[in-house]
Amino acid sequence: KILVTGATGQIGTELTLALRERYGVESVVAAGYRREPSSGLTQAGPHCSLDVRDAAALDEVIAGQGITVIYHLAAMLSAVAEDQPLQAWDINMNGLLNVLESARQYRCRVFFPSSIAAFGPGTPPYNTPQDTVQHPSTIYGITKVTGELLCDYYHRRYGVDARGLRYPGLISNQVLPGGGTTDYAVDIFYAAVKQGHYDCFLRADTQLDMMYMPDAIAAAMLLMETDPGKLTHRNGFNVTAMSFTPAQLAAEIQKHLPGFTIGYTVDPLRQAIADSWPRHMDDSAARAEWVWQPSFDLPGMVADMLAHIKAKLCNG
Ligand code: VAH
Repeated sequence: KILVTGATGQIGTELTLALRERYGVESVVAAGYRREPSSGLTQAGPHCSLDVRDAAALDEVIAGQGITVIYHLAAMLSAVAEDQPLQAWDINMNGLLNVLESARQYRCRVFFPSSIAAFGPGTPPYNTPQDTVQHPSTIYGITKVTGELLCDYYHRRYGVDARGLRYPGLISNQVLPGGGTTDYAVDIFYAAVKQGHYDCFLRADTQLDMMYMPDAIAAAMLLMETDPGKLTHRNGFNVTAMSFTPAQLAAEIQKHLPGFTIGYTVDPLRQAIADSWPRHMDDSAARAEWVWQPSFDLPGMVADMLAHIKAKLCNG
């Protein structure tokens, strides 16, 4: 059976539905804590409230449900983490340590989402290599690079089959992200459809790697299904699908909504976070080792997002 922590979050919600589609509804336990689960999750299959900082509760779910794979998505994101660094460390690090300890004891496999945030100033910003300098300047990035190292340690020391990806900004239309720096790339679609205008909190020229959620979900599942003998790397594969600036995203939206306009009221905190991240990663290791290949580029993502959000807002 599969456990998804953070199952009520932006990635967790769609990942749970995709895993249930692939492995069967009863095979996937959705564990959430901070947010109420969407009806799609609770109506469909097994779910529970779980604070990953509670090791005993985590063990109880894993032993009680016969969990053999853990997709560990529960975490605090970059911008909100800067406001609450100690809580971010507690959730992101103690939560992961509990998951790895349970995985060691109950022989579970683990998926851990790292991020472009695991890089920082001093990392080559273009064609960022798979193996390079990682000195993140945000507490979120520190928890991500530490998480990559901890997963490698549990694999090397205890044989835990832990694997992970360095996700770029993720764009989705099911559940809003919670407190990230790349959230502008989701918020802009709702604003474009509702008001025809979006006031962006990042500068117009802030280029960042991005990926559409269907690709992010497919990448996680493909990595976890890959023959381990094919993996040279394990935790923190660079993966990306596109790289754009707010101005470029706005221009693509204007092809569909000609009257759409964008303004800029820069948030210094989130601008500083974005400026510390790479512009475009080299994901050739993922493409070579487990045949990673995105399906959505910028035009494809924008068309699909607008179609879903128009439908969502029109149906109330
Ligand atoms: C954030 N969406 O903004 C997350 C992600 C690369 C960005 O880690 O914090």
